[in-house]
Amino acid sequence: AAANIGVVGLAVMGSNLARNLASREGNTVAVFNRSPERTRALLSEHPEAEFVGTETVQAFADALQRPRTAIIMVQAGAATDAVIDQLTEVFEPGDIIVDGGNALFTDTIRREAAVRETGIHFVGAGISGGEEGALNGPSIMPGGSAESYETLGPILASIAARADDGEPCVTHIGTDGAGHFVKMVHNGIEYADMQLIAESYDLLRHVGGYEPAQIADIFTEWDSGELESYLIQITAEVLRQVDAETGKPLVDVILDAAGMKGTGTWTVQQALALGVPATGIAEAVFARGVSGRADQRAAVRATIDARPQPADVGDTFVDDVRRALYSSKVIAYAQGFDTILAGGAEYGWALDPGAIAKIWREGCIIRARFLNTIAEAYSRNRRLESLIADEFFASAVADGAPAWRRVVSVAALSGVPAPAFSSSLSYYDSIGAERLPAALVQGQRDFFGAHTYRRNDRDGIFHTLWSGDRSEVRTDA
Ligand code: NBP
Repeated sequence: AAANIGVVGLAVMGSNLARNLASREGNTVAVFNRSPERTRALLSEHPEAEFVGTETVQAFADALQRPRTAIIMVQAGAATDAVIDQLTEVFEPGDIIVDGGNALFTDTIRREAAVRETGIHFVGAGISGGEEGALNGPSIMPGGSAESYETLGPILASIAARADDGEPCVTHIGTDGAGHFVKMVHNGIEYADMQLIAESYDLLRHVGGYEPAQIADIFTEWDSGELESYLIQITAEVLRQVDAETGKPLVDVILDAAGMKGTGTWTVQQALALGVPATGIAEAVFARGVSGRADQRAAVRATIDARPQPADVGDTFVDDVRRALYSSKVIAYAQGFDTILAGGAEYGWALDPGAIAKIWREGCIIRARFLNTIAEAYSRNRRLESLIADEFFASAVADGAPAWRRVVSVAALSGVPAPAFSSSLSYYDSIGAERLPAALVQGQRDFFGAHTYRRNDRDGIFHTLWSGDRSEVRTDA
């Protein structure tokens, strides 16, 4: 046995991850793919790499030193189950199977329990950063036993992205599905972040009157401040791109229907199930949904005669949008971390929000300067009730609020949709309100369904006899 690590599944992600592993000092990588053509192609295209090519699962197992460690990078779902079944046939107790695909975390919980029966360790590792990240350093979110992480941790640390302070972007997230859960919420936050940037563009364009290339310059400038992030950088690149065929900005010829593969929807489903108001992420998923409903959009558009004129805005508009973007982004991350911590409580994972923020600083799609600030907030107080209860973020959002309110008003007056901006502002106003109209909702519920209510001036559970003499009775006495 010559290899210290193996990769199963050699499509774009697996072959890049295998190349990344092989490029690290001391690693020899056993590689296996269902169709042997892919394995042969990888070996012939990269003769320099320390690979051991194998064409059967048994040969793959034989090529690995013990405890065997193999990373699966195949299509999520049935393909992953098929490969796990094959590996558990030939692996032995103490060996480690890592699923690096985009599995639903509940599948990971189920698989971990089943594989554990055999004495083999199963690790569900969320890997972010796309194909470029897989090759040059992704952010890795592994969930599994602490024991398996002793072997696996150093290998993952060797291929992970590195933050500016040199720390690798990987940490043991928790047991079984914890890694895939956190990766799922990462993707949900990514949806929100992208939607907020898209709304900023739309407002700068249709209210501010800027052209895509000018907006690209605005984003590039923002990238030198607190908004510095990969998503802001790629947005500027996309906006600068000119279509070769028509000479128009590329953004003007791309069909305005956003696709999705499901992780945003999963995040919102989980947030709903856990009772977490992840409104920014939900709006982002719904916004993609609206964009894709071509027939409905056409039918409704046909009924609208005149759209509002863009509202008059002053010189501060660009800066107002920047502040609205930052404040809304803080809300999206606050809600994302709320979802993560609620998931931890529900599924029994002791999650460390500061450590999670740190491993997102590089390698993944939401990498940003901002994540340092989040990590600092959680290091000041690990048990923060909300990210926006942290002193730094509380004052950052409060400082940005006047601009944020102007932008949301201008969007509404101009008829430019800004669902994520406006719902995150509503969330901020709700979560920080002295009193909410939920009191009235409780009254309504008691009226039609005798659902009872509590009072804010004394203990007990009460009901008003709405269809009787309307006196109040205490129901718990
Ligand atoms: P794909 O998701 O396109 O899957 C292709 C691979 O799955 C091939 O190796 C294929 O083998 C194998 N496979 C299939 Br399909 N069915 C199989 C089966 N029944 N038994 C064994 N192998 C089977 O590859 P990818 O885009 O490289 O992504 C790999 C994983 O990484 C996925 O879970 C994906 O969600 C995740 N991911 C992707 C990205 C990204 O940016 N693309 C980012 C992060 C995570 P074959 O060659 O024999 O058909």
